[in-house]
Amino acid sequence: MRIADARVIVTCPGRNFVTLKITTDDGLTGIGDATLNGRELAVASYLSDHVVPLLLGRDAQRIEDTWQYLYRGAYWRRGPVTMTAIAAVDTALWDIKGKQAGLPVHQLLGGRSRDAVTVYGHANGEDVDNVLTEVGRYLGLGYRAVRVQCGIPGIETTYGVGKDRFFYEPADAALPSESVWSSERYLDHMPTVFRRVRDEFGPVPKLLHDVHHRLTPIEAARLGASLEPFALTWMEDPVPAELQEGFRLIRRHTTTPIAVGEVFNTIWDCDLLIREQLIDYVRATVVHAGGITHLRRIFDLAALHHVRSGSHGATDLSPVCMAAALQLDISIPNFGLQEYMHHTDETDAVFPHTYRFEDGYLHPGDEPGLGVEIDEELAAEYPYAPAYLPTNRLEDGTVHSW
Ligand code: EZ4
Ligand code: CO
Repeated sequence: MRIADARVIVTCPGRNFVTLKITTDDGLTGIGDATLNGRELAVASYLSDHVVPLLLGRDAQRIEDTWQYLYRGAYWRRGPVTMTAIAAVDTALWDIKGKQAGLPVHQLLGGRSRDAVTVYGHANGEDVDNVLTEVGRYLGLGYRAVRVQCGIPGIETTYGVGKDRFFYEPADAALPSESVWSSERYLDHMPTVFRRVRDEFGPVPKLLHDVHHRLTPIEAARLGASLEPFALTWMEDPVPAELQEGFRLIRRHTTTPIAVGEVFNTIWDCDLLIREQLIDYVRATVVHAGGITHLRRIFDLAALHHVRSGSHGATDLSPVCMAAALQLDISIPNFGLQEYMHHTDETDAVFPHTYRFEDGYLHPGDEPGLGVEIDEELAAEYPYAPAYLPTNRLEDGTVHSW
């Protein structure tokens, strides 16, 4: 079974998505997400200019060999653009293999390890009262786990606190907008937020919080310690994670569990974090960490060291990525949680899928392959529109991590 055609489809049904579609000589098709938020066209070019010519005529059944060929064969290894492009090819080939076998991909990965995939949603509010309303709404929808983000008194806008209550979309401007950050104000405010959420909703709901890489290790240690009474499921991205050793310092000071990895693209970004048990959840994803083949390798290493999965699932990861993520989530032994933000109706129409939300869980469905398709005619109605994540500065104007 040879690859007869491979095409990149860029569409913007409310936000930009890049999708690779591979067709075999016997007419099977497979798709893979290739969306890299704010850098979409770099991956589109990497694929169509540098990868598609290598795919034509290759055996579509050789998933591992194709992965190694694109990773090692390029000479230039790793990096978000490269690994997102490889992920798209890998995901599309798993989709094809599932369709060829007549099985959902999770059956090819060993079958179900659980009945359904526990997901968490995002409760955002400008102040604590709004946060309480939103947490209540998510719990009312059946969610068992909720990420809590709150505006900070004295800070005008806070990344991660969406303007729209339900359809959170941080990439909001044709050129990056800027916001101002104060760790002092933030560290002072967060314990109040979580105290009020626990007072209102009790000890059972899983509560999470995303720090978006904005603290130093010792500040993150202080945040974790100050939130211990509220028993968070995780504190996410407490510090920029290029320095894996940096997590040792956080770990020495707090029992608040740590999740990290939405910007990781290979196992080398987290091998020390995992081997030294410096984290509790690894948030790498199918689309940005080399596809199903490589992400499974990361999760297998994690399983040896008591680290569970907690994959990123914001709206910039397309329904194709979500469908692929669910195939892994349902099959691996060390699944933890899956982030899930509803896509808009326009996005869902471009990417019809069989996965469905019910009672706090996502169910991947039993369609052969990934269980997701792309409506190319509809996709063509939504041309690419530049959109960037905001950047962040300290009060004195210094560029800061967001
Ligand atoms: O900043 O998806 O946990 N979720 C997040 C997201 C990410 C965006 C980046 O593209 O941190 O909001
Ligand atoms: Co995050």
